[in-house]
Amino acid sequence: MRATRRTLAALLVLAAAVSCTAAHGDDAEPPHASAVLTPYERLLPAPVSARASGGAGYAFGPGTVIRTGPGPGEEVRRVGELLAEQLRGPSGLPLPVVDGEEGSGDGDGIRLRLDARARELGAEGYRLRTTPSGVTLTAHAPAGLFRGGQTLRQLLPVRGAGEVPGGDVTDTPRFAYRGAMVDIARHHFPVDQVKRYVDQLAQYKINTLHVHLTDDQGWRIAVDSWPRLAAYGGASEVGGGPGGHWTKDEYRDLVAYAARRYVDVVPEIDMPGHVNAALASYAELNCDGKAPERYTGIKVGFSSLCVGEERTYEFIDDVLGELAALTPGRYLHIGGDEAHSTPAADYAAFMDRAQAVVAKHGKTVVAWHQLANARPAPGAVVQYWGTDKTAAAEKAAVATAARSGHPVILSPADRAYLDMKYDKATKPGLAWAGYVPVQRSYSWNPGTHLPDVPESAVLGVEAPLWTETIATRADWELMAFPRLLGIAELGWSPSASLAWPAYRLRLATQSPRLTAQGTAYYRAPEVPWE
Ligand code: TNX
Repeated sequence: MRATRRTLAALLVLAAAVSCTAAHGDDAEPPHASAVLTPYERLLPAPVSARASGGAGYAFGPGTVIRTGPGPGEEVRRVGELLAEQLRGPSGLPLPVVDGEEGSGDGDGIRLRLDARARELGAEGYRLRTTPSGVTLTAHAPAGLFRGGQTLRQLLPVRGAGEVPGGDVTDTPRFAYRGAMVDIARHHFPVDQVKRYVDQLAQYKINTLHVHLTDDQGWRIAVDSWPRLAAYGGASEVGGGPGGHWTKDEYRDLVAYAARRYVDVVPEIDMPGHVNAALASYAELNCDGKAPERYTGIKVGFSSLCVGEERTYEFIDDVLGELAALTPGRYLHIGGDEAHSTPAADYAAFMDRAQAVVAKHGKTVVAWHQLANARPAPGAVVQYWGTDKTAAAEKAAVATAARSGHPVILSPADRAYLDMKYDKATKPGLAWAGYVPVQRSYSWNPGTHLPDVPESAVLGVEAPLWTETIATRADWELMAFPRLLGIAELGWSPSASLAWPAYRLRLATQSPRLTAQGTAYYRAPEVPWE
């Protein structure tokens, strides 16, 4: 019975494969990277180890089921259901999700299992094994099953049924923090667009979404105790558009959507600078008691909270308290960059108090690396955004913080900033950190990037997308893709597998997938796209 079903499935797959070949037969396209690399070699980010067994693979087709368990079910079942959703879309297959114990027990299909003894796989690692009877994903924790599921997606044809080649993958991340940031303050974007980004991030194993919620040009999150922030301070953006903001329910919905993909949300309220939208909303936040106009330009460094005024600290306590209550993740980002209108001593005094407020609400501080020149609180994480040209003393302050135990997130602007133009022909974007072509954004080593910041002090990497010049989904995707994939690989893959000549081929094989997903990526000339 089972054999018959398997044969039938294999025949269907074969038929699909033959008709595919026929369709491509008279296509004059030269063979590209995918002709050179086996599916296991195409995986992006590159896994710790992956090899084709040389043996037969698994025919993924109409008979395939996703089996979760045996073992404590609920969460694994949810991972199985999401994977089924992700695979159903492009394949059109039914892919029922069944309990591992049901029916034929350890039968054909895609099996998701937790192994309590597989400690070496950590919080996000997984093993994947493909034989003719199926694909087995094993992990120590549900997040590992989800990450492994994203690997499986890449082993399958972009569309339709097909064969998962026989082989084995064992994989764990190099860095715990692999992030992407989006600035919804300079231009407002709806939650749906950010959810789409979460899906795009998660498929390359990025695990953190940092949302820059407030800036001079707009306040984008509802705060019950200070309602004018969103209602008035949110109703503007760069260029004079209407702006907008997220309700608390919309934010919660995004957090839950991301959590299901094992992506943590880190909200940022930038302070003490980058606050014109707040100052415009409440006169009492200004030292002179006068609210400025709302701002729709792209200058930075002109606004500051009133450091000497107690009301300022009631304000940040209310705002950070409400945000902490909405955010299950451990981090709150308090900005701290470019506070050019706040004298250094005031800046340090302000950051002391802001960090204490974050701690009071049970969260860990993340701040841009200017915090290193003040007094980072125990455990505070500093996010480096300098360039090769950043003064040695500024880098040294980050190294000093790292030496005293502050984890460092690396977002070097001349490599990881997704809003930098690729070259002079790029229409959107800025160029203050120089042009950042795809090769440059990939070609650096987070473990050795900053002098005297050892790999052990590096929490991970993050690719920020600032949106002064980015107002549409098309421009967003043009800037993020494909550079984001390179940052994802730098965060996940072992340093030994990071090399541009091999990476550019792996990247090239992603193009049919990006295209099928409707992602408007930049076809960088240094990549031999399919
Ligand atoms: C610097 S990076 C900023 C942002 C700008 C960005 C534009 C950082 C912490 N501050 O305010 O949007 O450059 O690239």
